[in-house]
Amino acid sequence: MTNSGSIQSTLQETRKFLPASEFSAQAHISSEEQYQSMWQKAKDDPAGFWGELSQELQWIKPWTEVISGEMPETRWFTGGQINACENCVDRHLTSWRRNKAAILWEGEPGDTRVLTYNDLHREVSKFANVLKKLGVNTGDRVTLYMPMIPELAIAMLACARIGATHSIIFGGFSADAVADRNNDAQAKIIVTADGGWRRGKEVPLKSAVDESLTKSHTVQKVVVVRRTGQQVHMQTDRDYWWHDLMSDVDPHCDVVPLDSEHPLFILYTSGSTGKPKGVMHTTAGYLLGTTMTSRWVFDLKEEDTYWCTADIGWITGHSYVVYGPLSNGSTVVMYEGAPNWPDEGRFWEIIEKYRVSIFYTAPTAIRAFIKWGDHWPQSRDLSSLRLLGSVGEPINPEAWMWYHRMIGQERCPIVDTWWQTETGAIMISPLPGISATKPGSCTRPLPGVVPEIVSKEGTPLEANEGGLLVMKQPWPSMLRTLYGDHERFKQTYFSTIEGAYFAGDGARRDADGDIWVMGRVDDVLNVSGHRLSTMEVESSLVAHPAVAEAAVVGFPHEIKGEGICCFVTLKTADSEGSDSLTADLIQHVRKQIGALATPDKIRYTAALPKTRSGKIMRRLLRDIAAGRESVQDTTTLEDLSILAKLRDSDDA
Ligand code: 6R9
Repeated sequence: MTNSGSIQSTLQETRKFLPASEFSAQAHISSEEQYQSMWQKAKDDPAGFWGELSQELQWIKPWTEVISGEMPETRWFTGGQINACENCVDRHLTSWRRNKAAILWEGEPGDTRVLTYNDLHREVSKFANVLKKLGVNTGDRVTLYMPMIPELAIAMLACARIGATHSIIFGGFSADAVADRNNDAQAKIIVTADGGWRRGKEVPLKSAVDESLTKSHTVQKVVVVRRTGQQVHMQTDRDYWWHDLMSDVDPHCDVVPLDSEHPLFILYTSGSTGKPKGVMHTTAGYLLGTTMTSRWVFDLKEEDTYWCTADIGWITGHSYVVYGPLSNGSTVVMYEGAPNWPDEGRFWEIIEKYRVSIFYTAPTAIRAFIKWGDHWPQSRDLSSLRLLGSVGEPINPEAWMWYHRMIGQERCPIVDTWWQTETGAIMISPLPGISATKPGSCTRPLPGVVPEIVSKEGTPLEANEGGLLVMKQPWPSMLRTLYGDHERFKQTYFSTIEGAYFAGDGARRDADGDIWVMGRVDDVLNVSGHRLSTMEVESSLVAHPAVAEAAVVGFPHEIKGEGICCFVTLKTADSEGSDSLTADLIQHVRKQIGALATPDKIRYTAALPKTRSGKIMRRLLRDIAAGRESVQDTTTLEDLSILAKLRDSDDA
């Protein structure tokens, strides 16, 4: 850190975009005064604020206390009983909404299904009865390892209906990862499919489950959805077809009244070292957080068609494909496959076909769209869109501007939403009716969120000084523990800064009070005593016309302490850049940021190593840049061959 103990920011972005007055006029939060008074009330009187909002949910038994206990042991809405499934499904059946589309589903091969709320209610109730028949009780853990098909949402809601805690494992994980997570959660049942479709190929899921079961012995039964029709092995008295179980089961199933703090789900997220962390969320607080943020941030209205492209296997899919929008009674688009199948225009085709009005995706996808070319979105009618969202990583200003121009047609507000698996719901984000957005800034905290940017010692920093992003006040959708390891929970999130939550990101606040997240704090360079954010050097590289994506890491450097190594993928098909391009890129970064950020090495690669949710794995690149053998956990890496190629070319 520099003298003041801060991380230096080099990103100079001054563009500002105001929402159109027509948008503001109709928005849920439509004036600065409204936001200010909500935010202040939530800060000064959180119990009063959240207590009032809790009326947005349907309760079985009213709570007696809104907030009990200090962070990290805060409990919400104690004494109350509620059911998340009832809130997402049953409560919409009493009005015309019963025949409104809840899920507009499209499979990768082009098959489609529409489930109304009424359909969803029937399927969920039936599957809840199936689970009961298979011996699942309230409190048991159920693993879901499935493709993006309606049965995944049905199974989640069925678990919620009877109070079984779901643990969803993204379909791209290996048999070993499934076994580890099953063992950690002590799962009793696993629901899967024969396979799923991804880029025209069948992803085998059942065979991975078979392999995982040799290593995880708590699982007693397996339910298999027939999706691709591929050959699978079915073991008698252990494995059952979904359609067989559903063919003769009672379509009526009462919801189970559950305590506010009943565990709704566990979701495993990777730590930088050690075994994955089982982030645990409970019922009422999580549901209230996702319900309200869906409404505030996406400005969800009855007539919207809303599409979040995240896989349900990630927190974004849990909160913003399923719980948040369905609790609001929205129509949700759900797509099974890849964005570039059968061609690179698939997403824009889906938006045109369903007249999607709200579209929520990730920077990694946006950078791919830019690389694939403007003609794909340009050849489709995107006029139904009224709001765009981004999540998962800091969005490079260049990618933001492209999203704004090419997809939003300069009409749609962009909400750059900062949050985490651990936070359960969006924390910092523009409010589309009021916020002046800036490319790369997630702007301001939502009501109920009290962030601070502090030095390592915990002292609050001045405007524009980068430091640790922490939360000073508890919020309803925060994680309650790491499953089976409460000590690790306290250690990981509450021991860095006294009295505050810290989950690893660095950020700064600008003079307007807007927050700029600079990435994970371990993604910080220390070049000649200057702490620089790798993300900002990357944003500079991505702003060069030849560059599609960049990942920047430090490596030990005799003189500078740390040198800057840039891994770059190009927009053209060839992965190798010429010497003159290298010189040009170095000049470009020097000009944009300054001499202190001069890249020491530029390495071209056809692809960057990413987690399966699309985040660049800089820690692996750090080992490669330093010429070290990696000891990192690679279970979340999407494509191991990328790593091998980068290593092979190490001495190039
Ligand atoms: C929702 C989700 C959390 C980490 C988080 C941060 C990064 C997410 C961001 C963002 C900058 C945004 N992150 N959204 N960084 N701007 N809008 O992605 O959860 O998978 O747990 O990742 O992702 O580093 O700490 P999760």
